[in-house]
Amino acid sequence: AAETGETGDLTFPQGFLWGTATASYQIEGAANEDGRGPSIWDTFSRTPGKVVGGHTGDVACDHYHRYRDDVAMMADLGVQAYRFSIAWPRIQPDGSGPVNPRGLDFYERLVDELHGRGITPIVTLYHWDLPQSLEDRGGWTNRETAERFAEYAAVVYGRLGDRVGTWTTLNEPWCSSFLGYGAGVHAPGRTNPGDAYAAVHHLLLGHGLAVAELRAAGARQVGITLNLAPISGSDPEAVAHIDGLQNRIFLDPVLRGEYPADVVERARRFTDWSFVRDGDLDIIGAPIDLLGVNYYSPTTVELRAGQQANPVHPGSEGIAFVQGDEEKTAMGWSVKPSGLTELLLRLNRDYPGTPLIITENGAAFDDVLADGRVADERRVAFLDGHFRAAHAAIEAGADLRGYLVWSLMDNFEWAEGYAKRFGLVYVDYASQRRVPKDSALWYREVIRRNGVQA
Ligand code: GBH
Repeated sequence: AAETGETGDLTFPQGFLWGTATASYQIEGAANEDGRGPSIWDTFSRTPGKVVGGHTGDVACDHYHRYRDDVAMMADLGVQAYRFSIAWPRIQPDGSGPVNPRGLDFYERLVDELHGRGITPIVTLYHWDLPQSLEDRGGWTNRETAERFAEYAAVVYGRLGDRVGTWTTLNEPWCSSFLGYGAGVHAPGRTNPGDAYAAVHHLLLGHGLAVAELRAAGARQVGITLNLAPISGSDPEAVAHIDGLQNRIFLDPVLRGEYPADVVERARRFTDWSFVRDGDLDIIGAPIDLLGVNYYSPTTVELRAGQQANPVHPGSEGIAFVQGDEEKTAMGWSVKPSGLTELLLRLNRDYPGTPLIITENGAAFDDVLADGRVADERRVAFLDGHFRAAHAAIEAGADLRGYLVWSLMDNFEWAEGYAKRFGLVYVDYASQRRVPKDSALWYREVIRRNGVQA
């Protein structure tokens, strides 16, 4: 159990896994190499006006060519685990059918390199880079995409299953569906709330079908990563509404095998839910071994007459999203470490029995490289606060197994391009030089002590 050591340090449980996280499109570059097909993010980022500065992931951190150095750098930082995602279009350039062995070769080399340095690989099968040809056939609004995803999962497991122990299916299906198909601010840039709900269901079905494939092939640790947020506010109905759209619409099907009735009712103005077939929820609700939690910031709502719907939450007319005068990151997101304690304890209470791992937490700040150093004391304070919050949750009973900081290094921050820096390591995009920020050096000490100083 968590404890306060003799030194006064806040110590984490023995075996607690400290690591970092990235995603394929955000770091790899090499967009046209070794047979990789186009993804929806290639298309979206090349569409004028969609990404700040017209940035794309064509080069990114050039990790595809520099993975050996990047793994060595992680080893220098004492990182124990590394969560990365696999680019589906490298494995199946058309999203189905022929497998591109050179794509599998790359991830095999990466995984072997990690093992060589004593770093545990944690694979995400889908972090938003859907093969464009599947989008051309309807993308996640098409049920067949879920079936193609399960086939792809089996292909990847077939090559890496003997050397990767922990698998997660999807990263943040909320973003894929509500940002990608509802609000249009992420690829594929569609703006139809009904499509967003169809995408939710087919993403979840894809998760469930992939879990079945992975299990049949012998996988031992299988899960999903959700972006979750504690929702607060003075009006319980408004809180329930947004909690339903942000959290329960994914948690309930995956962990209880049912959609929340209130969410289904409220969404009826956008969809008749006819895409949900008998048996789907049994597939989606099959047991998982690990729930990945991505936490960035809490949400506060209040009733406000005449408020227009927030485009990322269809049907949220009359609900205002409010912020206080608390600290904000460069993304404008509120900093509230106690929200993480609250979230973990809520999961422990409402969805007991599933071990948790923080698959992402971190922040963008206005980092400056000067004299070979990045003095990012705000990131140190941010992470320190959130580690303490996680420790408090463990002490109060949450079954938290590990903590993966977003991100290993600065990278392509989706619609924000390269302007927002989330890394522990600074990337000079002109030279591709990596410079560990002060936070990286501080994190190395946290890992070494398995805790933070009291
Ligand atoms: C993650 O998404 C992604 O998995 C990762 O790829 C990405 O780089 C990283 O986070 C950083 O963005 O406006 O205050 O209500 C994050 C999902 C959804 C988290 C929107 C913050 C809005 C906070 N985000 N949410 S607020």
